[in-house]
Amino acid sequence: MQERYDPVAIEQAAQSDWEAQQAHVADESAPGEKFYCLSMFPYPSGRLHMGHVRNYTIGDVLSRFMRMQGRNVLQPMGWDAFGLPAENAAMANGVPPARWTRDNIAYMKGQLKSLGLSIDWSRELATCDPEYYRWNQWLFLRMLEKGIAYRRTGVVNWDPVDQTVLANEQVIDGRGWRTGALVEKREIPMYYLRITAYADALRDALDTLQGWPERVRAMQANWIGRSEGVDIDFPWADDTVALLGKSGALRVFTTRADTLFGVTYVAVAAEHPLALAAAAGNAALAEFVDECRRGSTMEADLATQEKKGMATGLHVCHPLSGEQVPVYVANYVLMGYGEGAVMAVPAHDERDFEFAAKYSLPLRTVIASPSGAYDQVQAPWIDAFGEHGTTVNSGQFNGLDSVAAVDAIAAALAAKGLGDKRVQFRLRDWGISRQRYWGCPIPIIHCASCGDVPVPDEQLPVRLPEDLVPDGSGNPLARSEAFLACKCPRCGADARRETDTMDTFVDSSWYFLRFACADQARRWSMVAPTTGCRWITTSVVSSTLFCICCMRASGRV
Ligand code: ANZ
Ligand code: ZN
Repeated sequence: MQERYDPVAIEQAAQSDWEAQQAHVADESAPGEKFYCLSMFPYPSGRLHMGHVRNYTIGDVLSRFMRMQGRNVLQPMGWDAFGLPAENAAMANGVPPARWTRDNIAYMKGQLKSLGLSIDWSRELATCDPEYYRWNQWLFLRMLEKGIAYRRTGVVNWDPVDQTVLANEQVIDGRGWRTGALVEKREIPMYYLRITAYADALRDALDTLQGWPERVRAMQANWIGRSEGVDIDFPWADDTVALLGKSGALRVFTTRADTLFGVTYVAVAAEHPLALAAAAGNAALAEFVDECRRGSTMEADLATQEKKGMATGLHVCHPLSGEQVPVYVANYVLMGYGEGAVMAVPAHDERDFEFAAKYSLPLRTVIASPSGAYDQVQAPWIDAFGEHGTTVNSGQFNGLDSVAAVDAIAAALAAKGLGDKRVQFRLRDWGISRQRYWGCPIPIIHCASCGDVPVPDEQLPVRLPEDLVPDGSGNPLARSEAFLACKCPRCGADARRETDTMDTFVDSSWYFLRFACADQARRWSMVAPTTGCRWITTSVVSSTLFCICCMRASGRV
């Protein structure tokens, strides 16, 4: 026995032996129950860190254990290789992101190999390779055909000096990280994936998850955020009708219709049409609306920032009492949620309470708290009472518990045509457009006469030029004539390529399928499960259907 462990000698010998025998290359037709050990693939940041080592060691221990148990194991590895850090590094060093990325991959692969992990390197992939992202584009076009991918305007952070869109992390204290200019919110056309169409399915699927901590499931459920509530119309009062030259109503979404008689004001988002109409004739309000629009686009920031608002001078009518209610613009109302407007009930909603206290707006208790502690009508107020209870000060609806009161009030509103129950999800459609260079090009061509034309499948992949060096002043694709110039697939006229690239989460949302079906020249296929598993892929070698979560064969193509 050797006295000393000499890692260089021993490990290199073992590793070259494994390599010679292809010991870790998964053979789909080999005997043994299949086991797919999938670790999240790394971002090629430059060097492995201890987090990588820990993570991939755990996967490797599991893989080796399973092999010893006689399982046929697939343990693949790849690179989540697009994204902003490569552009930032390129700017700092003047190197194209492609070179920086591939150098990092080579280095980190060497590090992973020296760890002796039992990885099947024959299935290695990098999301920045055209062979890989071709299928991103193909998937996008299929979703476009089905109406799952679509184009509409969305709000972005705009740096007015660099004339460029900034990622949220590039906005520091409301200013562009490079120019220091005050960042504006701008509406530009972007591509979205209609994930909200799957909100119910996603939520239901949480119940089928096994072995996940309750905390994680709760976080997912909150993210999807299913709220049952009522859309309530507050008809415009005479002043609003006069300003807009027509009649109409302000629609709000509320989960607490039982508090309707506690409304003392309504509040709209700065981008709401009513705010814009009122601001047109009110310089101070216009200034405030601008200030709100300059602020962060991040919901977390909106939730924690100091509540601010301003009266519009306009009024709406309470849908049941007919009372006039003032309309405020408030920075805590999000344009992107519900109707972009709230009925404010300071006695029972924390945010409204804070706002009303600040602007000395009245408070009206309509839910009695069990202790009576919150039921005072006069200042000093202690806090909002946000729990459920029994209705008071609510006319004919008095004495109901909150749940019954929601139903009764919703029914009364529906009878007047001023309210409808509905479900609202917090989940938003996924904006996948990035005004960035180092990502997968969105396969669309803009033609002056045909409009937005999908790139035909035969022309895929739309290749990203790899020689551009971003300098921070916008997307270099938009200045690359070689990339931009193309022919319209429909009419043959000169046309321009879309310069937006895809969010890198598109790349990393399907790589697990590619590993299990690693021939990048062909698409994988998914069929209805026969094994009770969710995902099936075809093996190129044997045309067998495999469940990619357990690698169990489940029939033939
Ligand atoms: C009146 C009310 C009284 C409310 C009360 C709550 C408590 P979830 O559960 O997240 O769906 N809201 C609606 N649209 C909003 C928007 N665009 N921006 C900010 N807040 C908005 O929250 C629903 C509640 O959030 C709604 O119910 C509304 O306030 C507010 F005692 O209406 B509520
Ligand atoms: Zn055309």
